[in-house]
Amino acid sequence: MIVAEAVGRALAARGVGTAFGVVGSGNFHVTNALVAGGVRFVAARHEGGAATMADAYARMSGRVGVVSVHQGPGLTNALTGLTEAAKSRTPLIVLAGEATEVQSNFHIDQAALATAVGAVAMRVSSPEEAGSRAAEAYRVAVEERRTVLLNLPLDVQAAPFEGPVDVLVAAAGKSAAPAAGSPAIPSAGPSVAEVGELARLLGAAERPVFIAGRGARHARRELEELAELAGALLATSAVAKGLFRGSPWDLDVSGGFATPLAAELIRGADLVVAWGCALNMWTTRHGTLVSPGAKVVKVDLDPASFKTHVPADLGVAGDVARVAAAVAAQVAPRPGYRSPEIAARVRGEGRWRDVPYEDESGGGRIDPRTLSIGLDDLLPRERIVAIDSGNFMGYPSMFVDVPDEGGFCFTQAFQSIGLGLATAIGAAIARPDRLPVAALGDGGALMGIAELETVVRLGLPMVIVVYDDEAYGAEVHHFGPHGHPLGTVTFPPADLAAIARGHGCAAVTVGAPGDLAGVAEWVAGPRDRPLLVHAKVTAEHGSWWLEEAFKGH
Ligand SMILES: Cc1ncc(C[n+]2csc(CCOP(=O)(O)OP(=O)(O)O)c2C)c(N)n1
Ligand SMILES: [Mg+2]
Repeated sequence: MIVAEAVGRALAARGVGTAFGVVGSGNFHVTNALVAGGVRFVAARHEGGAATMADAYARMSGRVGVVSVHQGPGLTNALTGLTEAAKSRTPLIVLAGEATEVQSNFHIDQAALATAVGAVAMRVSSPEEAGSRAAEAYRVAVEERRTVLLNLPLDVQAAPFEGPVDVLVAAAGKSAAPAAGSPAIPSAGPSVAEVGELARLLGAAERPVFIAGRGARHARRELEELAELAGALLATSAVAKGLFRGSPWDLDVSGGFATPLAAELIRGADLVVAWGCALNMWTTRHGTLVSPGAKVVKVDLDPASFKTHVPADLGVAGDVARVAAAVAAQVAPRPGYRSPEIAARVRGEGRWRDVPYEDESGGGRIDPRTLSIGLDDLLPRERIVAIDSGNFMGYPSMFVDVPDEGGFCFTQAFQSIGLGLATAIGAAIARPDRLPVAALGDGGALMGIAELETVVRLGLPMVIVVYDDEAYGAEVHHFGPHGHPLGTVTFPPADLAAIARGHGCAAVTVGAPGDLAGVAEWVAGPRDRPLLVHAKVTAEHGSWWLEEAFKGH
């Protein structure tokens, strides 16, 4: 056995489920060893796609993501996806060949590259380290929730591995990663004083609101129980969308995507408790959703988050589920913010589709709100929705509902366009029980289109919706009103339906609400190939969440 095989075998033995990548000579053996060890390997067509698939897979499966790339350009191609994963604290292991000879065409400083984008760099420097480095990469990825680059120098990879395989396997250990969104839980419980103080604040609050983020996706039951006692209303950040779905007190997403009702009620809170949520500018509309008079509490594994963004008056360090359970033991039931009037308002105006609007469809183009509502009605509820970036992104985020926190995959920490399709692929592989839906702009769709063949090849029953305004709409709406020339950000029409058919997809072009009948036909079955919905959308105005985005630059 050579070292590359030993590393692959060790990771397979550690319980890695699925790996994604593009195979070249420098990662050929390690990838085959993963496969020989029982790992499913998904071949992407671009390393950027592979990295994002692994990221989305990890987010939606709760297992560590693995990416396998060739040295040099294999890694540079993966970088945008890796940056997104690193910023999102996704547990991810990147296996990369490494040309350590500076004369090699493939040589770059791979460790520096990884560090520059927030990942952790490691290297198997000798055959003896094969097992221990693999185990360490796994531990740091899972327990510290980091993106870890494990460099495999070409000469070391090819060297014989002398140690017995069972020693390797034993060194690597054998256990699954924690559940989705649940980071490694420190063994010490939260501080008694902090728990008591949060219980006291909840006992005194008239209008408490909980905002749950990525760090709370595993804690629905505990948070709902505590909210019930304290009379709190429930909201989430975008990445945790769906967490409280079905609760009569669910305000859905807080921030740019919030309904007018959610924004009003969150602003009316006298106590905001952020659970595994940083309260960043997106979740709080630059802080304006938190009333200046409101007390703010943050519960988070990472105390560094207490002072960032909207700062906390009280920080409680610990796992969200544990803290919520401990606090619940000390809170007497009270109505708080919950009343029959509020319940009726949440029922009547709690969803975007309840908010009246004027349908602007016409002239061969469909209003993106009408499109999104139509899709929400037509597509099966057991779905998993992935969203790319751009002006369009709020429409599917706000109007296409999801069944729970496992129904929304939002790879937007780096705000890159072009990640949406690969996100949907990774999510689809994590949740084969759900209909994957990719919502893309025309710009993001064409940037990530290398993976369209992957969708077809894998036989994923995916619905890919392209909100086509023949432009980088975000830029058009930002600069257009000031009279700037827009030739650099506008494009002639492209027949995306024909492109999709060429790849082997079914496709329907939607220029009016009636054209959605084509989607209904596909849904009726047999759904034996993916469907691309090429929606020619109206684009008279920019979106309100876009204004928000540009304020953050
Ligand atoms: C990789 C990358 N390149 C450029 C940008 C800047 N950018 C943000 S939105 C956008 C336009 C996206 O166009 P499209 O996907 O068609 O969505 P639209 O805004 O038109 O709805 C661009 C170019 C970015 N965020 N990421
Ligand atoms: Mg566009």
